[in-house]
Amino acid sequence: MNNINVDLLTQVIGHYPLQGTIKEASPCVNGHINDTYRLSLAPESGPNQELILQRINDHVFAEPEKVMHNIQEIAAHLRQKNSAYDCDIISFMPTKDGRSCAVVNEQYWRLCHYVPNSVTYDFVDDSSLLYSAGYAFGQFQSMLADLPMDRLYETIPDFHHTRKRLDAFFATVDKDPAGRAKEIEEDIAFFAEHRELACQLMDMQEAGILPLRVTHNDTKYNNILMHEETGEPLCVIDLDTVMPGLPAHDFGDAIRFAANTAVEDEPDLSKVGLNMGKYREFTRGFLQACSGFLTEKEIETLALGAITITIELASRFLTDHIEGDKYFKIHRPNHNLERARCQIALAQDMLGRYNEMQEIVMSSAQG
Ligand code: GN1
Ligand code: MG
Repeated sequence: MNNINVDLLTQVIGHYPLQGTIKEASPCVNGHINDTYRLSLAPESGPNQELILQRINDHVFAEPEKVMHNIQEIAAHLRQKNSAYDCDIISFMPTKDGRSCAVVNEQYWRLCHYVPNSVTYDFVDDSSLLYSAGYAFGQFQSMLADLPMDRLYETIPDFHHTRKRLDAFFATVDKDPAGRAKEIEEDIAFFAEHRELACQLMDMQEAGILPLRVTHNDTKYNNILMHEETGEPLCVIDLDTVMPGLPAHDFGDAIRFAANTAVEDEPDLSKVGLNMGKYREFTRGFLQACSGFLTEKEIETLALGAITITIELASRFLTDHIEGDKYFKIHRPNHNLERARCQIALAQDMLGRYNEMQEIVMSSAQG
């Protein structure tokens, strides 16, 4: 349990109606924002309890109560539907005094049971697994399609407002607070070249051509818990950014993560590109689950969503690199720069294969 403050974690656990002492604690490192730990709690008798404890990053989520409010609204909506929703969503335990998270030293912590037999993957080997991931995220959206949007807070304002993201990027380049901008002129030029294309989706939303819907907004493959043996989706997690958004963003974010031929931060750019087999499988699953309520325009702009979100995230990683790595956790020097370059390489590959991506969407939509 090196580097883990077990006393602090014990203090947090003390807010919950649980007994026992922490026997094991290990950090879960694949999220870039919150601090997550897997704990094994040993009671005086009986089996250990396996738990996931998470500290909400309040630099990123300025009002953690609003995040928890949204998660409760979503859970209540799904429960009252009482339907055969086969992929669960993560649910957090109430504290002893009935709150959805524990506040210790002004920090917000939440706790859930470890879902038995579940695993997450940062990379998918088998393309066919992506059909069920697409279906799970599509179904998530379809189940929330009738949740009134005014019940949800915008937990991070303008989270996927690509134009504002790119404006912020160019403003950071101008300020260059850590003196890093001059080494990345070629990368900066990429955003200048594709700025207008990347802003098209949000322009369409603002012009009323694309509707807002309740979306997940962080559809990485590792945000679905999979069954370790069957590979079936068990549970959608990381609901912190569920709020009004565009289905094309959810589609696109999932594609940029899971249909990349390499991992999200691959430094060897020759390995990076779009795996069309994976793209096809995810698209088929996603549209199978939600083509019924998407408008023609929404379907027509899904492929553009993949390019948009890939460019947007590239700009967010590069902004953070220029700012001196303040937002995303990094695990090595220049990590955000490597992440950004990987996303730029992926976006470039997608830009050259847009017609093929579009054909796959249109033929999958016809069933
Ligand atoms: C962050 O929380 P996590 O690691 O699942 C980020 C996403 C990015 C993602 C890139 C709140 O997601 O927007 O797409 O990293 N979440 C937030 O891996 O900024
Ligand atoms: Mg997240």
